[in-house]
Amino acid sequence: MKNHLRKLPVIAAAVVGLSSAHASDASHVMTYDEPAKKWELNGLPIGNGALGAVLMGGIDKAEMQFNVDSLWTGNENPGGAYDDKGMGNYQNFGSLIFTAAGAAPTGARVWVPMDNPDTEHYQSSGSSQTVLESVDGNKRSKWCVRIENQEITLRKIVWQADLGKAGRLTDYAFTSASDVPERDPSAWVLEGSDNGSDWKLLDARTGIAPMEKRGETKTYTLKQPANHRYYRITFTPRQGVPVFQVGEISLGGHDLKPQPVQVDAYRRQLDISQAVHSTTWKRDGVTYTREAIASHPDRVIAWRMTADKPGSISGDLFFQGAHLRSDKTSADGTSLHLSGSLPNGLRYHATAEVQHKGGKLSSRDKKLTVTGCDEILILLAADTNYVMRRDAGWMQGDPADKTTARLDAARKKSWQDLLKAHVADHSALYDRVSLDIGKTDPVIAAQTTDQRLNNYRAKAKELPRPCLDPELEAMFFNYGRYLLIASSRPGTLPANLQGIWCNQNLPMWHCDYHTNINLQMNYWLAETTNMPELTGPLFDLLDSGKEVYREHTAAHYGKDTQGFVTRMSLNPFGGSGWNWNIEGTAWLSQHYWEHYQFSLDQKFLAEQAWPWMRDTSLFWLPRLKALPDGSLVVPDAWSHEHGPREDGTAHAQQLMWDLFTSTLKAAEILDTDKELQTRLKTTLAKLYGPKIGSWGQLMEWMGEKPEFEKGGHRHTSHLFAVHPGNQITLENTPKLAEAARVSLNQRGEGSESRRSWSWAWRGLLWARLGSPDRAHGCVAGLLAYNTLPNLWTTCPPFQIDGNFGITAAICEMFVQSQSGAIVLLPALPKVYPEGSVRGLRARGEVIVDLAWKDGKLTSATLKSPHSQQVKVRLPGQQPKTVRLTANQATPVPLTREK
Ligand code: FUC
Repeated sequence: MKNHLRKLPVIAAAVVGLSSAHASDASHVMTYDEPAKKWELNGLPIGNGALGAVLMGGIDKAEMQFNVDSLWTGNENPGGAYDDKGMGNYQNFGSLIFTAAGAAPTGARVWVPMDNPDTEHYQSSGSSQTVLESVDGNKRSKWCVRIENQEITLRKIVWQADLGKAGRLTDYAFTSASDVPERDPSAWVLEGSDNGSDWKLLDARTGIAPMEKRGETKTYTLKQPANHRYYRITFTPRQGVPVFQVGEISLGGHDLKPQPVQVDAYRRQLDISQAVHSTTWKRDGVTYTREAIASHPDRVIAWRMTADKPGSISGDLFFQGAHLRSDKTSADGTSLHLSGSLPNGLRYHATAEVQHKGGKLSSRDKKLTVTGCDEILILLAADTNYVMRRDAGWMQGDPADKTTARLDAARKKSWQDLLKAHVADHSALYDRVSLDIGKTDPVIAAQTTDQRLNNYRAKAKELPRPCLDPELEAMFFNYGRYLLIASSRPGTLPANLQGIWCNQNLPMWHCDYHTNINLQMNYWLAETTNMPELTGPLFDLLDSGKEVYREHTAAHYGKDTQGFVTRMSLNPFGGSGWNWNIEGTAWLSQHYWEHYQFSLDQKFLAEQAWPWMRDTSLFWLPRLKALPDGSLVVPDAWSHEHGPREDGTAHAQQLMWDLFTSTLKAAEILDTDKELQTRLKTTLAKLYGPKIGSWGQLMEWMGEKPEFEKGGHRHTSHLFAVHPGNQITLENTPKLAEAARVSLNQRGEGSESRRSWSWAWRGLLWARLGSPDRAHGCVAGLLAYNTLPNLWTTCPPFQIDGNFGITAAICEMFVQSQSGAIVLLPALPKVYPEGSVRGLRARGEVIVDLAWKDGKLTSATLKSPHSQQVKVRLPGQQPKTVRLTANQATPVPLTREK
């Protein structure tokens, strides 16, 4: 069964005459043997940069939740108000749902009805606190809902159950959850219905006090027994309490646990090498297959449903929008439409159209119905009228014009043509790199991905962390690349805190562009895994916001302020939220400079990088404060989210060094602004530099603060100089590197408050500090502690920076180039004794291929589009010079130079 199913993408490939470039599926194909239960845990993402979807792989109900990168509330927040007004939130667009005709009854089911305006902004507090936890029979798990966010207070919370058939009810009960008692239910109505739309009041309670004990059950008896198929409880949250929670909800003796649909040979998979999602199963002798792609070349999602017996596909297709107050849905002939506008004026439009082979297609009641079809192909196009241009007011035109044009073009192509173009486009990026870090035991490799993760997790919590499943680690590496290809393409918005995938309208941290580690981490892998064009959206967004940032900066820091800075959270309209994170612009400057360093693209340096770097430097130069000894410090600085704000934190000082050093180099290369060059040089000479403290640590603040320094805080802001900076390197500043090691060691492995990105940053730091096994420990720790069954990483909730960051960390084990030379195998973990990597990218536009055996380099080849001389350092050797001829692969001699 497995073999047949694991060949699914190859079947797809064979249809179009493609062959898989990959020897093994175990690091390229994620497989599961049941439909997704929860979006965040089990849903599988596809995306074309702007349009993304999460597929649940359901059998009788197949849901494709989708997003468009620009569907945001919020605005420029004119005046730059300190509160979060205008920051807005990234939005869920909605779902495209296919329900199969004649679906077998599935027993009881419990859900939050999203077709109810009261639940429009419904948000469970985390992946393990959803409505399903209210019926799992476990008092310790809970259903937890966020009531208040910056913009919205939920008025009601609705819980709904379908018993599958009418069921008698005489009483119902709630069990209190752990945590704050005030979050317990305080007022609600219970209703019953026979058809799911006409409701009858059965019970109502108000002013109920919190339960005395946690885990306590209180039963409420109905005045008269009821007998309905559907029951619904609408809670009114307690005033002033921002969270609602309940441990268990029971309806008399009814078993409310969801029952799986019974089919044979069910398989759900995401082939990340081809970016094809597929599900298949067998029922009554018929094999059904559904495949989905989010095509970048055609700007549509294509979803094909087939069966091996003609006439087997029947059912309804409809949209369920996520903005019930503004959504307009309709169906005509072969298409469904969903459109509306957000309070900021942003308009959105989605069209799904169906092509069918055999059978019939009809439309009625905002639904399309297919009957007895052999095959259907659904094309989904969705967009907004957002434009990344302030002069256009951030919005222009009608989004339906864009979706219509895309569908007009895509409609002319067959599924095979769409698939072929899509796979070619995806693999042109994905196949640039390949990684082999060892073979997994074939018995383990044949298991489903969630099973492999479980096995791995059981062992990876032991120190030193082993590598039970090297191909799972390789898949984790590949997944970071897959996710960036799917969420950041030239012309789109950058990858946000969840890439582009978000099923809520009040997501955590707005699902924004967070500038104190997260946005930066999203892009570290792009340069080293040789996908530099995917950084375009980052620079485009930052450049588009500059004039707004300038106005906000002037309003806050005075009208004569030069340059600009921003707050912590950015939105797509130049607006921002939370506190001022003024060092963030210096950090982002580094991305412009690094993009140049990797690409040597002079046009980019002159036109995009230089203006940003210059203006950021112009803000900072006059702001520095002179200490009595003449040294210069950043006043009122922070070590992110850790300790007090005060002068001269290591993080801020290191950022200034980075900014001024790179701006000076850029000015010299461009031969521009001599006066600024002089100011930068003078300032650099006086800049307060890194210091070593009493226990050998790299000082995080100017004075020691053992109460903060000795904890395992998640941020490692004071180690910026090691990664992503290069002020501290093993080669050039060994004593400071040792101090950084002491500090990092003190911070602990993934920190107590484990965050996806903490593991990744620590992994990068250990790799830079030449401690490969500690670096690997972070890969394994992230998989063990902060990775969901769909391999998304959590902060929690799901936050994508860990996925991107860990890919970057793995790159740094094999190739580094931050200190002038290309260093090969600088941090090869013992658990990868034999392997190879192809296609990593070093600064200077050098592509590196390596192989090793018994932990020793066995071959190294460099290639560059320019003829150049590079310095290369092999393990245990002094750097040597290698001459590269443009576009010619040049082997690096492995022997020591005499
Ligand atoms: C930073 C982190 C948090 C979270 C948020 C999005 O503020 O400290 O842990 O990742 O960004």
